[in-house]
This record gives sequence, C-alpha cells and structure tokens, in this order.
Amino acid sequence: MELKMPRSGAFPSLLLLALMGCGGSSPLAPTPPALAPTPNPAAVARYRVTFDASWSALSHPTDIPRNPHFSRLIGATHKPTVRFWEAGGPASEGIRLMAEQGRTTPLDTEVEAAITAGQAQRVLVGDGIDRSPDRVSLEFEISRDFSLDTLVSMLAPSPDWFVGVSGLNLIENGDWVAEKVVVLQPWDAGTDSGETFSSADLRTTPPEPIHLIGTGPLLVGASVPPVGTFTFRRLN
Ligand SMILES: [Ca+2]
Repeated sequence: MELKMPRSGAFPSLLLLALMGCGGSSPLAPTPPALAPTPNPAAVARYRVTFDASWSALSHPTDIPRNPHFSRLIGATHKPTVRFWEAGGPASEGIRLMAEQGRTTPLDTEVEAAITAGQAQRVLVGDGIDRSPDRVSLEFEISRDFSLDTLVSMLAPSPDWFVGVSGLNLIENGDWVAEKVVVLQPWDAGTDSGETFSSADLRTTPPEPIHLIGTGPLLVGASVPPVGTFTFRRLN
C-alpha cells in the first residue's frame, strides 16, 4: 500500500503512531511528548452494572440453602466525602436492615440525606436475584462530580451477610473506566450473630465491625469462594 504523506506537520498523531507501528520510523514523526495529556472525563457517563451471582451448590458445596437468592440492589452515586459502609466500620441502620432482611429502606433515606447534604447524587435501586445462580442488570447515569458508586445486596437466606462495593470510583487515571469487574466476597454486617443460613435472629451486642466472612457454612476447604461479580460497563 502506498501512503501519501502530508507536507505539513499537522498529521493526526494517532494515525502517525499507527503508521509508525506498521512501517517503522517516519521522517515526519514528531518527538512524542513525555507525558500524554490527561483526558477530561465527560460530565456525565452512563453505565450498566451486571450482578452475576454464582452462589450455588457447585461454588459452595459445603452447605447451600434450598433457595439461595439475593435481595434488591440498593446504593448510590456519590462523592468521596461520604461512605455508606466500609470494612471495619459499623453498620448503619440502613446497612443492618439490608443485610438482615434485604430491605432497601432505610438505606435509601440515608442516601437521600446525603443528597440533601450535597454529598450524593442518586439513589440506585435494582432488582434482586430470586434464585442464584442468575444475573441481573441495572443502568444508571453518573456525574463527574459524584463518580463513586456504592451498591449492595443481601445474600439470602442469612443472618446478616451481604455483597457489594463501597465508594468504587468509576473515574480512573482521569477518565471514565470502560469496564470494571469486581469479584464479590461475602461480608458480615456485624449485627446478627446467627451462624447458619436460617438461624433465628440473634442480635450482636455490641455490634461488631463490618468484616469479610472467613468461617461458617460458606467456607469451602480453607477459604470462602466468591459468590459472584459486579461488572460495570460504560454505555456512553
Ligand atoms: Ca453476623
């Protein structure tokens, strides 16, 4: 293939790089800048998050309830100035009732309070998974100034176990991420001391910090396998 090179130096740099990749150095190639300019993320992006639940007798053969399922997705888009839950922290009433009963309220009112305070932008609510394994998706808009995502779901039946992300930033290296896969390890909200999937309610007093589950019926061999993934994919 014969390429006509422009006389001016205004050759698009991406094309130049492609040409260089195909045919070696070109006398017209400018010296590349030491640092690529940081792209400016679009003010608003749209994402689809797919919750792919893998929890089953195949993934967790030690013990599996008859009806493994997950409660409705609930969460927020927000700033780094607020956290709705975190490892080692106490469960809010919203996180407690999500993790113990699969309720979306009052976690949604906690998000709404953060919206009023200017720290969050949207409440995210999605479907649950009636029977794991299965998958469910939720689409949402997210703004540059509220680029963190928090999203949770109760692993059910269980005393106070849940999955999710807290403050996942969808802007990385100065731009919206195209795709992000998060492996979901189950968490204990630290509010109910039941040890089996269908234990009677047993309030943890005082409450424990939110922690990853490392024992109990989800244990397979020496570790707890993941129960699913969240895949965040940018739509536009
Ligand atoms: Ca617990």
